[in-house]
Amino acid sequence: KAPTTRRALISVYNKTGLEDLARGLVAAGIEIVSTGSTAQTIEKAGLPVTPVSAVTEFPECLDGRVKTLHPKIHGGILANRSLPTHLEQLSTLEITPIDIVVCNLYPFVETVKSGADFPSCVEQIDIGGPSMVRAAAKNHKDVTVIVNPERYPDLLAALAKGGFDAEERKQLAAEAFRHTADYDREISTWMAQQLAGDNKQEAADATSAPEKPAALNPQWEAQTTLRYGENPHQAAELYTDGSGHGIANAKQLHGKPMSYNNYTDGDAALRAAYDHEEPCVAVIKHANPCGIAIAEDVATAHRKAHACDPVSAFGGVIAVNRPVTVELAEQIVPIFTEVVLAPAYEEGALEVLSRKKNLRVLEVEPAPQTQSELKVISGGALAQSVDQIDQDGDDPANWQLVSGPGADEATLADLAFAWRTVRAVKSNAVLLVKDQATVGVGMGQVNRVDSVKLAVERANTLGARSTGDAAVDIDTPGGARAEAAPSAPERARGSVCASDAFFPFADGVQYLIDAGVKAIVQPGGSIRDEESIAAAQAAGVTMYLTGVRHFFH
Ligand code: 93A
Repeated sequence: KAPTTRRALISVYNKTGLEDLARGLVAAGIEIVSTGSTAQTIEKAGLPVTPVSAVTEFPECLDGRVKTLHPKIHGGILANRSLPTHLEQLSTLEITPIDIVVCNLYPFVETVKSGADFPSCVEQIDIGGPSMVRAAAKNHKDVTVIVNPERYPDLLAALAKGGFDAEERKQLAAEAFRHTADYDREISTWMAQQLAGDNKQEAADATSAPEKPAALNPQWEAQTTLRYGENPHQAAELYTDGSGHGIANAKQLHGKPMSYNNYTDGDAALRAAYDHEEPCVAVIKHANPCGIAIAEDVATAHRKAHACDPVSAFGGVIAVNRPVTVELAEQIVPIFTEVVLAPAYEEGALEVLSRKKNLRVLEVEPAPQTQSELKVISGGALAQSVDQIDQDGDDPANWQLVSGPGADEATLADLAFAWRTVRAVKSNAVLLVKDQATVGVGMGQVNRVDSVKLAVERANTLGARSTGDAAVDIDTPGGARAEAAPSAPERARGSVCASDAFFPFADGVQYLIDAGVKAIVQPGGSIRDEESIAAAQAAGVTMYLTGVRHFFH
C-alpha cells in the first residue's frame, strides 16, 4: 500500500538519533518541517528541511517562546481527515496536513536539578512542545506521535510498510499523554515547593514527584499534588482509588487545601471515631488522640473529648461519626483546629464553621472496612489483614475476670469504651477513661511502664492546665462546660485503664493502683501475668484479660 504520509514536524530539544531519523524520513519521501536548532541540525546533515517559519509565514519570536503555536501547525495536526468539512477548511485556509509529530520537551527537570534560579527554571517550561504532542495524540486516528528517540527506528521500520496501524498509533498516543502528564506533574510539584518557601537546594533535591504506588495497587490514581510531604522539602501526591469513600475521596466544603499531615491525622481521627457505634468525637494530633469521647450527642462528646487535653487539642484534627450540629460547630470555632471531618453537616453548621477562613471542612463517606493494608519498607512492602475490633476477646462478655469484684454496669461500660479506644493510641498504648471519655493518654513509649506514667501524669495535669495560655475553655451557648477539665488534677483517681498489650512486669499495674485507678483491662499473655494479677488482687482492683491485643504503630 502506498505511503499516505507526506509531512512530518520534528521539534526536539534532545537531538539524539535525529540525523538518522531525518535521513530515513527523507528517503521515505516525507517532507520535514522543523524548528530553529532542530532544523539547523538536519540542514547540516545535508538534508532538505522546511523551517517552521516558512509554514507559518511568521517568525519564531519572543526568544523562541512562540515557534509552533500557530494555526498552520495546529490545524495541520488536528484536522480530522475523515471529515469533508475539515478537509475543505484545510484547503481554503491553505493548511497542509501534518501526519507525523516528533517532539521532545525542554529539559525542565534537569534545569531544576542543576540548581538554576527561579526565572531560568520557568523559562524551561515547554509550552509549544506539549501542545503539539497533545494535539497529535488526540488526533492519533490520523497522526503518529513520537516523544522518545528510542522509537525512531520503529517509526522508520513502520514507514517501510506504509506507516503505523491504528492500534499502534493509539499506543503511541497513550505514551505521549503519559509523557506530558509526567512533565506537568514535575512542574506543579516544583511550583508548590517554591510557594512553600523551601530553600532552593532542598527543592532541587526533592523536585521529582514521589514514585507511583501504582505498582502496588494499579487502581490508584494520582489525584492531587500536595504542597509538600510530611516536611516542606518532601514532594508529595495524593492517590485515590476512585471509590468515593474514605478521606482520600472526601469532598472539601471549605478552607485551605489539605496537607499531607492533615490527611494522615484525618485518617487516624476517622478510624478512631468510627470505632464506636455511639455519637463519637475524636481529636487527633500527630496521629495520636488528644481526646476521644462518646455521648448522647456529638456536641457533648466533643466537650468531653476536648477536656481530656485542651492544650494539645490546639491545632488538632476533629473527626465526628455523625452529622455536625450547629451546637458542635459553635464549640469548634473558638478552638484553633486544622480539619473537621464528618459524614454530613446539619443546616447552618457549615456556615458557622466557615467563619474560620482557613478551617478545612470535609464531608467524608465512611470507607467500608478494607481487608488488607500495605506498608512500604526498604526493598519491598509488607501486607497484612487489617486490624478490626471483632475478635471474641473484644467482646466484654468474653473477658476473663482475674482480680477484684466484677465491674458494675458503669465501670464495665467505661472499660468497654477504653478497650475500643485504646487502639487509636500509638503503641505502647495505655489509656485512662472516665465517663465514656479519655482522661489520660500514654502513647508511643518504648516500654509499658513509661506509657502508664505518661497516662497518669497527663490525666492529673492536662485537665488543670486547661486554663493555661495555649488552651481554650469552651463555653457553649448553653453555658455547659467541659466536665473533667476544671481544676481536677486527680483525674487518674477513680478512672479505668486499658492497655493495648500485656504488662510484662507488675510495675505498670502497681503504678496504676497507686494513682487510684479502679479497674484495668488488658490482653494478658505475659509469662509474668501472675505478678501483675497478684498486684491487682492485693489492692482489690478489678482486672480483666481479653486475650486479644491491638498494637498500632
Ligand atoms: O518555547 S515553546 O514553548 N514555544 C513553542 O512554540 C515551541 N515549539 C516547539 N517551545 C516550543 N517547542 C520546543 O522547542 C519543543 O518541545 C522542543 O523541545 C524545542 C525544540 O526547539 P529547537 O528546534 O529550536 O531546538
